Amino acid sequence: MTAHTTFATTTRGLRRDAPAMRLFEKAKRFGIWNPSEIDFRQDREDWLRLSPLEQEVLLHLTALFQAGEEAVTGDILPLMLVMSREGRIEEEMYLTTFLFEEAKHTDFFRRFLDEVVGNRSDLSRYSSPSYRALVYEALPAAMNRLLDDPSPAAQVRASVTYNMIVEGVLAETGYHAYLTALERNGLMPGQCRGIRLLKQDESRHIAYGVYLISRLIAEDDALWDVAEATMNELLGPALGVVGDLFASYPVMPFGLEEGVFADFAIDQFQKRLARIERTRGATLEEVYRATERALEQDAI
Ligand code: MN3
Ligand code: FE
Repeated sequence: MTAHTTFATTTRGLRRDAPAMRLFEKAKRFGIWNPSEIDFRQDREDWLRLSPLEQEVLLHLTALFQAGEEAVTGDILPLMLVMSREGRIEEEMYLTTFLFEEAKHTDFFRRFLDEVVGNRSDLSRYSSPSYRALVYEALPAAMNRLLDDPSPAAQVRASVTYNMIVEGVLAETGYHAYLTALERNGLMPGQCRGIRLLKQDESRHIAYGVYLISRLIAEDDALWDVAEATMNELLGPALGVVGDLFASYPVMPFGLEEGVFADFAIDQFQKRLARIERTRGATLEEVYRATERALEQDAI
């Protein structure tokens, strides 16, 4: 690291209209909920009344969420370092909230496991081959590569893997289905409340990813091929995680249906891919405005 020669905030100031600053503002308002304050008393009572199969499926899903949240908490740092080294103070500031939120998600699920489930067993038995390929291998590989190779192509690969696949397909689909299942059955109000807050945080994370990938492609259109290739390579394993889960249980409780998971995942994925594709050939200002419209539309 060389010496500082200048500071953004004492020369050009902060770009408050930049997408990262808009997201930072939203994170300061909506991302400050405290997992320690979620009331799990009713959730514990509900848990004790579940059948063994219902408990098993809920524990399975929670184990996937728990490991996933720890993975994204641990693996975001190389991207923050890249933004810091590029002097993108707005993006680095936003990413501090991103990391804080992932840490809170990790905290949140561990509280649920400790206080509602009361389970201290090794939950890595729930990590299926597709899950391992994605969360144990592809995610840290794409993120840690940035330490040696901070090129735009490596950044696109990292963000597609992290924001579009792990967050956008796996986490978002998982939370959507899990929340629907609990709400439909009138179960676990504390867990439902936490998941709704956590989903809101995730929407900002994914919006940042869409912005970052769009910005990089606006600067070099050849990166579209990198984005598309990474998505196509990892969508299979991501859907495989859903397939592995459903294959573990001949009868799924809570009215969970594989088709609903898979359709939601593919739908979200295609919506974002289309959003990124629409900004091909755009100027940076146009990418900013497109991000702003998306933030309004998604109400996050
Ligand atoms: Mn998270
Ligand atoms: Fe996230």
